[in-house]
Amino acid sequence: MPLSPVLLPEIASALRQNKPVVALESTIITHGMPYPRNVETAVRVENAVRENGAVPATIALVGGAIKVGLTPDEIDYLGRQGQRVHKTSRRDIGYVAARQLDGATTVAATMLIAHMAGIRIFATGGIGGVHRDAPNSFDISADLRELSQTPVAVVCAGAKSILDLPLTLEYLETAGVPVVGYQTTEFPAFFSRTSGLNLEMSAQTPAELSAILKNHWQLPHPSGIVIANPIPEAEALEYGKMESVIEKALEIATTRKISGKDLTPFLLAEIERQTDGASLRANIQLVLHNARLAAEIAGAFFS
Ligand code: PSU
Ligand code: MN
Repeated sequence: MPLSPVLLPEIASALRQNKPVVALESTIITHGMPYPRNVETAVRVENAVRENGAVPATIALVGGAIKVGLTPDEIDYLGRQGQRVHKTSRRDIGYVAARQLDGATTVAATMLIAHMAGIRIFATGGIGGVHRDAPNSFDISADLRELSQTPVAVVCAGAKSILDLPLTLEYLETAGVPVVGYQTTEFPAFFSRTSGLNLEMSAQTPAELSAILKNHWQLPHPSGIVIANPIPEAEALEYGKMESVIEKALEIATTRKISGKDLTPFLLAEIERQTDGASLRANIQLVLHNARLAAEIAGAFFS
Protein backbone atom coordinates (compact mmCIF):
# COMPACT_ATOMS: atom_id res chain seq x y z
CA MET A 1 0.00 0.00 0.00
CA PRO A 2 1.40 3.44 -0.88
CA LEU A 3 1.92 5.74 2.08
CA SER A 4 -0.24 8.55 0.75
CA PRO A 5 -2.59 10.81 2.65
CA VAL A 6 -6.34 10.27 2.42
CA LEU A 7 -8.02 13.64 1.88
CA LEU A 8 -11.64 14.42 2.75
CA PRO A 9 -13.42 15.21 -0.56
CA GLU A 10 -14.06 18.83 0.45
CA ILE A 11 -10.33 19.36 1.08
CA ALA A 12 -9.23 17.64 -2.12
CA SER A 13 -11.61 19.78 -4.11
CA ALA A 14 -10.52 23.04 -2.38
CA LEU A 15 -6.86 22.23 -3.12
CA ARG A 16 -7.59 21.42 -6.77
CA GLN A 17 -9.33 24.77 -7.13
CA ASN A 18 -6.59 26.73 -5.29
CA LYS A 19 -8.95 27.67 -2.50
CA PRO A 20 -7.65 28.37 1.00
CA VAL A 21 -7.09 25.35 3.28
CA VAL A 22 -5.67 25.45 6.82
CA ALA A 23 -3.99 22.41 8.39
CA LEU A 24 -4.54 21.68 12.10
CA GLU A 25 -2.61 19.27 14.33
CA SER A 26 -3.97 16.49 16.53
CA THR A 27 -1.41 16.08 19.35
CA ILE A 28 -2.94 19.21 20.85
CA ILE A 29 -6.23 17.22 20.99
CA THR A 30 -4.90 13.97 22.48
CA HIS A 31 -1.91 15.15 24.53
CA GLY A 32 -2.45 18.90 24.94
CA MET A 33 -5.91 19.18 26.48
CA PRO A 34 -8.21 16.96 28.59
CA TYR A 35 -11.43 15.37 27.31
CA PRO A 36 -14.04 16.75 26.57
CA ARG A 37 -12.60 20.27 26.22
CA ASN A 38 -10.13 18.93 23.66
CA VAL A 39 -12.90 17.73 21.32
CA GLU A 40 -15.00 20.87 21.83
CA THR A 41 -11.94 22.98 21.05
CA ALA A 42 -11.00 20.98 17.95
CA VAL A 43 -14.52 21.50 16.59
CA ARG A 44 -14.51 25.22 17.47
CA VAL A 45 -11.12 25.66 15.80
CA GLU A 46 -12.41 24.04 12.60
CA ASN A 47 -15.44 26.34 12.70
CA ALA A 48 -13.20 29.39 13.23
CA VAL A 49 -11.27 28.45 10.08
CA ARG A 50 -14.52 28.11 8.12
CA GLU A 51 -15.97 31.38 9.43
CA ASN A 52 -12.88 33.09 8.07
CA GLY A 53 -13.22 31.64 4.61
CA ALA A 54 -10.94 28.59 4.57
CA VAL A 55 -11.43 24.82 4.72
CA PRO A 56 -10.01 23.15 7.88
CA ALA A 57 -7.88 20.01 7.55
CA THR A 58 -7.21 18.37 10.91
CA ILE A 59 -4.44 15.82 10.41
CA ALA A 60 -3.94 12.47 12.21
CA LEU A 61 -3.38 8.76 11.55
CA VAL A 62 -6.40 6.55 12.13
CA GLY A 63 -5.86 2.79 12.02
CA GLY A 64 -2.56 3.48 10.25
CA ALA A 65 -4.11 5.61 7.49
CA ILE A 66 -2.79 9.14 7.08
CA LYS A 67 -5.87 11.35 7.21
CA VAL A 68 -6.00 14.92 5.98
CA GLY A 69 -9.31 16.06 7.36
CA LEU A 70 -11.10 14.12 10.09
CA THR A 71 -14.82 13.42 10.46
CA PRO A 72 -16.50 14.63 13.68
CA ASP A 73 -16.61 10.97 14.81
CA GLU A 74 -12.87 10.58 14.28
CA ILE A 75 -12.14 13.77 16.25
CA ASP A 76 -14.35 12.54 19.07
CA TYR A 77 -12.72 9.10 19.03
CA LEU A 78 -9.17 10.49 19.18
CA GLY A 79 -10.18 12.98 21.88
CA ARG A 80 -11.64 10.22 24.06
CA GLN A 81 -8.58 8.02 23.57
CA GLY A 82 -6.35 10.92 24.65
CA GLN A 83 -2.82 9.88 25.59
CA ARG A 84 -3.48 6.26 24.57
CA VAL A 85 -3.02 7.52 21.00
CA HIS A 86 0.57 7.30 19.75
CA LYS A 87 2.14 10.77 19.83
CA THR A 88 3.41 10.89 16.28
CA SER A 89 6.29 13.08 15.19
CA ARG A 90 8.14 12.75 11.85
CA ARG A 91 9.98 9.60 12.86
CA ASP A 92 6.85 7.79 14.07
CA ILE A 93 4.75 8.02 10.90
CA GLY A 94 6.08 4.88 9.19
CA TYR A 95 5.82 2.84 12.38
CA VAL A 96 2.27 3.94 13.16
CA ALA A 97 1.23 3.24 9.55
CA ALA A 98 2.86 -0.21 9.47
CA ARG A 99 1.26 -1.24 12.76
CA GLN A 100 -2.11 0.26 11.75
CA LEU A 101 -2.18 2.33 14.93
CA ASP A 102 -3.86 5.61 15.69
CA GLY A 103 -1.42 8.51 15.67
CA ALA A 104 -1.82 12.10 16.83
CA THR A 105 0.48 14.28 14.78
CA THR A 106 2.78 16.88 16.36
CA VAL A 107 3.67 20.13 14.66
CA ALA A 108 6.54 18.32 12.88
CA ALA A 109 4.43 15.46 11.51
CA THR A 110 1.50 17.75 10.70
CA MET A 111 3.78 20.03 8.66
CA LEU A 112 5.21 17.09 6.76
CA ILE A 113 1.80 15.58 5.95
CA ALA A 114 0.31 19.00 5.10
CA HIS A 115 3.18 19.45 2.65
CA MET A 116 2.55 15.98 1.13
CA ALA A 117 -1.08 17.04 0.60
CA GLY A 118 -0.20 20.47 -0.84
CA ILE A 119 -1.36 22.57 2.14
CA ARG A 120 0.79 25.64 2.87
CA ILE A 121 -0.70 27.19 6.04
CA PHE A 122 -1.06 25.51 9.43
CA ALA A 123 -2.47 26.83 12.72
CA THR A 124 -1.67 25.56 16.20
CA GLY A 125 -1.17 26.83 19.76
CA GLY A 126 2.55 26.68 20.40
CA ILE A 127 5.50 25.03 18.69
CA GLY A 128 7.96 22.72 20.40
CA GLY A 129 11.46 24.07 20.92
CA VAL A 130 14.72 23.84 22.81
CA HIS A 131 14.02 22.61 26.34
CA ARG A 132 15.49 24.49 29.26
CA ASP A 133 18.08 21.89 30.18
CA ALA A 134 18.85 20.97 26.57
CA PRO A 135 22.60 21.44 27.11
CA ASN A 136 22.37 18.31 29.35
CA SER A 137 19.34 16.45 28.03
CA PHE A 138 19.76 17.17 24.28
CA ASP A 139 15.97 17.67 24.29
CA ILE A 140 15.22 19.77 21.23
CA SER A 141 11.83 19.26 19.61
CA ALA A 142 11.75 17.68 16.15
CA ASP A 143 9.38 20.57 15.32
CA LEU A 144 12.41 22.81 14.86
CA ARG A 145 14.15 20.49 12.40
CA GLU A 146 10.92 20.12 10.47
CA LEU A 147 10.59 23.88 10.26
CA SER A 148 14.06 23.97 8.73
CA GLN A 149 13.15 21.61 5.89
CA THR A 150 9.42 21.75 5.11
CA PRO A 151 7.85 24.79 3.42
CA VAL A 152 4.72 25.25 5.53
CA ALA A 153 3.82 28.36 7.53
CA VAL A 154 2.98 27.68 11.18
CA VAL A 155 0.78 30.25 12.89
CA CYS A 156 1.31 30.01 16.66
CA ALA A 157 1.38 32.12 19.82
CA GLY A 158 5.15 31.68 20.07
CA ALA A 159 6.31 28.96 22.42
CA LYS A 160 5.61 28.20 26.07
CA SER A 161 8.28 29.24 28.49
CA ILE A 162 8.54 25.57 29.57
CA LEU A 163 11.15 25.98 26.82
CA ASP A 164 14.29 28.05 26.63
CA LEU A 165 12.93 30.78 24.37
CA PRO A 166 16.24 32.54 23.58
CA LEU A 167 17.83 29.21 22.56
CA THR A 168 14.73 28.32 20.53
CA LEU A 169 15.08 31.56 18.58
CA GLU A 170 18.82 30.96 18.10
CA TYR A 171 18.10 27.49 16.73
CA LEU A 172 15.52 28.86 14.29
CA GLU A 173 17.97 31.49 13.10
CA THR A 174 20.67 28.86 12.53
CA ALA A 175 18.15 26.67 10.71
CA GLY A 176 17.20 29.50 8.35
CA VAL A 177 13.61 29.72 9.58
CA PRO A 178 11.99 33.17 9.44
CA VAL A 179 10.08 34.11 12.60
CA VAL A 180 7.64 36.87 11.72
CA GLY A 181 5.74 38.72 14.44
CA TYR A 182 2.14 39.58 13.57
CA GLN A 183 1.59 43.16 14.72
CA THR A 184 4.44 42.75 17.18
CA THR A 185 8.21 43.11 17.25
CA GLU A 186 8.61 40.72 20.19
CA PHE A 187 8.49 36.94 20.28
CA PRO A 188 5.29 36.12 22.20
CA ALA A 189 5.55 33.61 25.07
CA PHE A 190 2.28 31.70 24.58
CA PHE A 191 0.36 32.79 27.71
CA SER A 192 1.95 36.24 27.55
CA ARG A 193 2.16 38.68 24.67
CA THR A 194 5.77 39.54 25.42
CA SER A 195 9.02 37.78 26.24
CA GLY A 196 11.54 40.62 26.00
CA LEU A 197 12.98 38.88 22.92
CA ASN A 198 13.17 41.06 19.87
CA LEU A 199 12.05 39.87 16.43
CA GLU A 200 13.55 41.51 13.39
CA MET A 201 10.67 40.63 11.11
CA SER A 202 7.10 41.75 11.57
CA ALA A 203 3.99 42.30 9.48
CA GLN A 204 0.78 44.24 10.01
CA THR A 205 -1.71 42.47 7.73
CA PRO A 206 -2.49 38.98 6.40
CA ALA A 207 -1.68 40.30 2.91
CA GLU A 208 1.81 41.32 4.06
CA LEU A 209 2.33 37.90 5.61
CA SER A 210 1.17 36.21 2.43
CA ALA A 211 3.67 38.25 0.39
CA ILE A 212 6.49 37.18 2.73
CA LEU A 213 5.52 33.49 2.31
CA LYS A 214 5.37 33.78 -1.47
CA ASN A 215 8.77 35.42 -1.68
CA HIS A 216 10.46 33.10 0.82
CA TRP A 217 9.14 30.04 -0.99
CA GLN A 218 10.72 31.10 -4.25
CA LEU A 219 14.14 30.35 -2.75
CA PRO A 220 15.72 27.00 -3.53
CA HIS A 221 14.86 24.27 -0.95
CA PRO A 222 12.92 26.72 1.25
CA SER A 223 12.13 26.19 4.91
CA GLY A 224 8.99 26.62 6.94
CA ILE A 225 8.03 29.92 8.52
CA VAL A 226 6.90 30.73 12.05
CA ILE A 227 4.19 33.36 12.25
CA ALA A 228 4.08 34.53 15.83
CA ASN A 229 0.64 35.81 16.80
CA PRO A 230 0.43 37.09 20.39
CA ILE A 231 -2.45 35.96 22.60
CA PRO A 232 -5.23 38.59 22.73
CA GLU A 233 -4.61 41.07 25.57
CA ALA A 234 -7.83 40.13 27.41
CA GLU A 235 -6.86 36.45 27.57
CA ALA A 236 -3.19 36.85 28.51
CA LEU A 237 -2.00 35.49 31.88
CA GLU A 238 0.43 37.23 34.16
CA TYR A 239 4.03 36.45 33.19
CA GLY A 240 5.46 36.28 36.71
CA LYS A 241 2.74 33.95 37.97
CA MET A 242 3.12 31.60 34.99
CA GLU A 243 6.89 31.56 35.43
CA SER A 244 6.59 30.24 38.99
CA VAL A 245 3.99 27.67 37.91
CA ILE A 246 6.28 26.50 35.10
CA GLU A 247 9.29 26.25 37.41
CA LYS A 248 7.30 24.10 39.82
CA ALA A 249 6.12 21.86 36.97
CA LEU A 250 9.71 21.48 35.71
CA GLU A 251 10.87 20.53 39.20
CA ILE A 252 8.23 17.81 39.50
CA ALA A 253 9.19 16.49 36.06
CA THR A 254 12.84 16.28 37.14
CA THR A 255 11.95 14.49 40.39
CA ARG A 256 9.80 11.97 38.52
CA LYS A 257 12.44 11.58 35.79
CA ILE A 258 9.98 12.41 33.03
CA SER A 259 11.79 12.90 29.74
CA GLY A 260 11.63 12.40 25.98
CA LYS A 261 8.26 12.69 24.28
CA ASP A 262 6.42 12.44 27.62
CA LEU A 263 7.88 15.69 28.92
CA THR A 264 5.84 18.24 26.97
CA PRO A 265 2.44 16.57 27.64
CA PHE A 266 3.34 16.21 31.32
CA LEU A 267 4.25 19.87 31.67
CA LEU A 268 1.10 21.02 29.86
CA ALA A 269 -1.12 18.95 32.17
CA GLU A 270 0.75 20.01 35.30
CA ILE A 271 0.50 23.72 34.40
CA GLU A 272 -3.21 23.31 33.80
CA ARG A 273 -3.67 21.60 37.17
CA GLN A 274 -1.70 24.27 39.02
CA THR A 275 -3.65 27.14 37.45
CA ASP A 276 -7.08 25.58 38.06
CA GLY A 277 -7.76 25.51 34.35
CA ALA A 278 -6.87 29.18 33.69
CA SER A 279 -4.05 28.01 31.41
CA LEU A 280 -6.47 25.78 29.51
CA ARG A 281 -8.89 28.67 28.92
CA ALA A 282 -6.07 30.87 27.63
CA ASN A 283 -4.78 28.00 25.49
CA ILE A 284 -8.20 27.55 23.86
CA GLN A 285 -8.56 31.27 23.12
CA LEU A 286 -5.13 31.57 21.55
CA VAL A 287 -5.64 28.55 19.31
CA LEU A 288 -8.91 30.06 18.05
CA HIS A 289 -7.13 33.36 17.48
CA ASN A 290 -4.39 31.59 15.48
CA ALA A 291 -6.93 29.64 13.43
CA ARG A 292 -8.66 32.87 12.40
CA LEU A 293 -5.38 34.49 11.35
CA ALA A 294 -4.26 31.38 9.46
CA ALA A 295 -7.53 31.37 7.50
CA GLU A 296 -7.04 35.05 6.62
CA ILE A 297 -3.46 34.42 5.48
CA ALA A 298 -4.61 31.45 3.39
CA GLY A 299 -7.31 33.69 1.88
CA ALA A 300 -4.74 36.34 0.96
CA PHE A 301 -2.34 33.67 -0.34
CA PHE A 302 -4.87 32.28 -2.83
CA SER A 303 -6.52 35.55 -3.84
N1 PSU B 1 3.31 23.04 23.02
C1 PSU B 1 2.11 23.45 23.47
N2 PSU B 1 1.03 22.65 23.27
C2 PSU B 1 1.11 21.46 22.62
C3 PSU B 1 2.40 21.05 22.12
C4 PSU B 1 3.46 21.87 22.35
O1 PSU B 1 2.02 24.52 24.06
O2 PSU B 1 0.09 20.75 22.45
C5 PSU B 1 2.52 19.76 21.35
C6 PSU B 1 2.57 20.03 19.83
O3 PSU B 1 1.93 18.96 19.16
C7 PSU B 1 4.06 20.01 19.54
C8 PSU B 1 4.52 18.92 20.50
O4 PSU B 1 4.39 19.69 18.20
O5 PSU B 1 3.76 19.13 21.67
C9 PSU B 1 6.00 18.99 20.77
O6 PSU B 1 6.39 17.89 21.52
P1 PSU B 1 7.94 17.61 21.77
O7 PSU B 1 8.36 18.72 22.70
O8 PSU B 1 7.98 16.26 22.42
O9 PSU B 1 8.61 17.66 20.45
MN1 MN C 1 11.56 16.35 23.12
